[in-house]
Amino acid sequence: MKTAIIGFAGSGKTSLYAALAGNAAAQSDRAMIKVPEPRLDPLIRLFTPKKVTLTEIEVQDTKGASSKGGLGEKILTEIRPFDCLLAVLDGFSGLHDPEGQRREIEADLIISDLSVIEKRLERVASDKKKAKALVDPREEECLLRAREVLESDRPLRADQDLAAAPELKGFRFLSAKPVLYAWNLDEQGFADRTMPEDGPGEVHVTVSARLERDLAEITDPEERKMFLGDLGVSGSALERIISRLYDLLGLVTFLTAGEKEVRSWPLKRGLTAPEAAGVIHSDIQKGFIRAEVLAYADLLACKDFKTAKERGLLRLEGKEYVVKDGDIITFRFNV
Ligand SMILES: Nc1nc2c(ncn2[C@@H]2O[C@H](COP(=O)(O)OP(=O)(O)OP(=O)(O)O)[C@@H](O)[C@H]2O)c(=O)[nH]1
Ligand SMILES: [Mg+2]
Repeated sequence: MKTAIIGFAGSGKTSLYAALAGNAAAQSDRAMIKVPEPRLDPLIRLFTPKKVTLTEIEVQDTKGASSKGGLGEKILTEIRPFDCLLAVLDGFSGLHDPEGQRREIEADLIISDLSVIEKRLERVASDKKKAKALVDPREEECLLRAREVLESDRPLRADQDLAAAPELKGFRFLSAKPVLYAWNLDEQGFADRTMPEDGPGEVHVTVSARLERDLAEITDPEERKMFLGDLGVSGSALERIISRLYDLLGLVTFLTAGEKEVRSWPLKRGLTAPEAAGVIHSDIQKGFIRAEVLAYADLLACKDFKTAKERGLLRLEGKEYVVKDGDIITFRFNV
């Protein structure tokens, strides 16, 4: 699950990347970032584990494009394998219009996808002449529908069914990827900016990349409070950005707890208990018997596992069970 940070030159990509990646940012333009998980706290109190481990997602900083001529072929090719885009818009320098930058990025993604579709449709047409069997009619139908969406200036993500169609998966269409727009505003400009509404696969967040980078360097909690107080800001926007990204990637979190380790794990939304077991280890998936599941809200209500069990809230679930966000799971398995 990889996210690419994109945008025009000087929009604040590297500042935001440095804030997200912390120390790791100095070594490389690619880093694993920890997903904050406050729901681990009661589990940590209960188990006082030796180790606490957080789910991570991968982010990659990219080079900025000059605003003339759009993002450019090189970057558009580079980001094709990514699952999600984090687009940083310059709303702080006063040199650019962030809404204009957003429209340019959207246009670039759409045009790039259109050209892939045109090429493919030409190929399909010539295959059809040779032999009908060479062509999958469902693929052709999806391509035609996708072209219609793009030609009306909408990204493929606007049609979530089409964006997820198995016939189109292999093309890795750029405008089908979920995108988080980070409106990089100066610290004064937060209140009075109107932003586009969130849409399918599209989220808008305001941030000050510079403030976040400075804040990431302050570890002392008192000093942090003073720094934020002086600026009159309530807190960091990083957690919100990370959790919205996590959501856009289509991930939910399940938790495991014991004396050795308390841990959060990522899972594609809609997957089952054995598949969750497979995230931990393929042996646990292979030998899966049952999952002992406690919903996070039920743990909060009961305070501990014993009470939850007495109240019948610790459930035994089988192979078909679809894991929910916040499930605390103990797997029973044979090796
Ligand atoms: N005042 C202010 N300055 C910022 C903010 N974000 C970035 N800057 C400054 O803008 C300049 C460019 O920021 P970068 O984070 O390097 O931008 P970038 O998008 O990585 O730039 P390229 O990689 O060259 O495309 C730096 O001098 C930053 O300190 C912000 O929110 N407020
Ligand atoms: Mg940069």
